Amino acid sequence: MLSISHLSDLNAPLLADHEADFHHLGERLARRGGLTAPNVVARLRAFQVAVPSWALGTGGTRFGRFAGGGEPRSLTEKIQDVALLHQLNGSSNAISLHIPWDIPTDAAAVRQQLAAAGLRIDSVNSNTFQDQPGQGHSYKYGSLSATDPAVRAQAVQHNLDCLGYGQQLGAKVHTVWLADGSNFPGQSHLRRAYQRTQESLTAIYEALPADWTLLLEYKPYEPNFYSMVIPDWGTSYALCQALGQQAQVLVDLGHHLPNTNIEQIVGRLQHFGRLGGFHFNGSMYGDDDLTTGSIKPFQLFLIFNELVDAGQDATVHNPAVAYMIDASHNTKDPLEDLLQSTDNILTAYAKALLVDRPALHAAQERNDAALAEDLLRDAFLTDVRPLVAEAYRQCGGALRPVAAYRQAGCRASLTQQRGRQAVATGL
Ligand SMILES: [Mn+2]
Repeated sequence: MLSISHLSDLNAPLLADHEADFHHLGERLARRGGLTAPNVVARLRAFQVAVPSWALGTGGTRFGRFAGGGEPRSLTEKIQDVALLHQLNGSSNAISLHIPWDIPTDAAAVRQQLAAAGLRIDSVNSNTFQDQPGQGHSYKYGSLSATDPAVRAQAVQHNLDCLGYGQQLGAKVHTVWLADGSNFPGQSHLRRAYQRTQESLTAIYEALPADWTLLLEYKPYEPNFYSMVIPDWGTSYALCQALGQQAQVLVDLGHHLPNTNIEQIVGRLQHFGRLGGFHFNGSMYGDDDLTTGSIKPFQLFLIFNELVDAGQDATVHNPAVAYMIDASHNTKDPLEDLLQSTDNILTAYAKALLVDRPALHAAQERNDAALAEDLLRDAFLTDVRPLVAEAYRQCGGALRPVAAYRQAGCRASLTQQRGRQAVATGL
């Protein structure tokens, strides 16, 4: 952890320039009308993005893994890393856990550590995409959709165990992502695989505490390359409809085929009141786990444009959305990548808040495509970095989180404490 005075020392040389830039942008926004700079900063401060425990170590690919040193070796150390991120940006106040990688051995101690750092548990995530040592049945041919009832029962029980661990820690969200599917035509009876999955999910849903949400994630391909049991938002939506109101669709940005109109999916799900969760990452080709917003910042802005628009529409009745970064870093320092991802997310959100929405709606009603697009471009091209930096500063964080992380020598001290060979639990 960094001391408050250390953070303030790191900000000191940047402060005069920041205040001039923030003031200048504030004047520009005041001239435009709409949200003022302090309004936007207040919204940014309230926006929190959870960090998954599996993004704190170096992930690697199926060909190899190049650990970076100082990786968190335990749940305690993972929470320490998220606490450091939250200290730097004030926007990372929650951690998501993967069971069984992060089974808490002392729940009371975990709760205490979280509370001391101003953090909370975001969600628990089940893992039936790999076999664990000593497991009775294999998930090689699927889990909740498996043809063997004993495999399905084991997978259901694992999800019930996740609910138990989550309850010990005060979580309210359980996320299910299924790797189930098939690799060859004819391998799986497509309709029956879906029916078995719905039965298994129903058994999990029936055990869900009344104040919990079950998030159901979809993915078009990988690890299975011919069929996935839950390949798209329509399948996830249909399952949620069958389960009940506490089941919600989770949109993972990397889980779409190239050029899918994700913002439209977001709009549709909000219309149905079924958008429950969001996994941020960036992709070039598929589930690439690149830094959020690094490849398609305009798409990220358009997604936030839908979220902001629905948030201001009294006819939309969508529950609060759980936001999380879902990435597995293998090139950058994972903590630097998480800071950059969060920065890109806040930047896209700030720009979406600046859209002149009454003018946009009027242009849409008149079918004025050029003006409508121009209104979006005007917001997207505004340099909102002073607003994001001011949100960090007001939270007691760093004006430039990555630079502060480097200047404070955070990775070097983590490596010194934990060792060069420390490897995070997970994939
Ligand atoms: Mn995901």
